[in-house]
Amino acid sequence: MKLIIAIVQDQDANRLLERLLDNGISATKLASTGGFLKVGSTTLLIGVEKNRVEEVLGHLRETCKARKQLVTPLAAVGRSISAFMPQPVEVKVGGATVFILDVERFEKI
Ligand code: 2BA
Repeated sequence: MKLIIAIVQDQDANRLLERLLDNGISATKLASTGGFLKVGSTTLLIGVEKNRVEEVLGHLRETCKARKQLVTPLAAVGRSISAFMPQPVEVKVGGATVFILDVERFEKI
């Protein structure tokens, strides 16, 4: 068995969950926050048999879209005014960040 940990954007999460459930794939949804942008995201824990991993990746690819976000870096302190003017930087987020782990043992009690 494998545990797929998928960090996705909130906008894509419900559609992805519905799709997984329609295909008989269980998932747990956790609220998360990206360390860089400090923006809310959704982390899904998806436990599946090894032979269904590619199928799950297919659902992720078809559901999760990459989006661009503008980030304004924090202004420096203690320099001249011109050095304070923060320039927004474009960052591409997603579609999904995925970790696939081996599950040593799985029990439902
Ligand atoms: P965040 O950490 O908020 O990162 C959002 C996006 O900002 C990233 O998109 C990436 O394009 C950019 N970014 C992240 N760190 C950066 C840095 N030090 N300098 C410049 N740009 C940076 P994604 O790569 O698609 O990542 C989306 C979210 O997935 C991340 O949100 C984070 O929550 C998670 N993630 C990505 N890589 C991870 C990893 N190695 N371990 C754990 N979580 C990860």
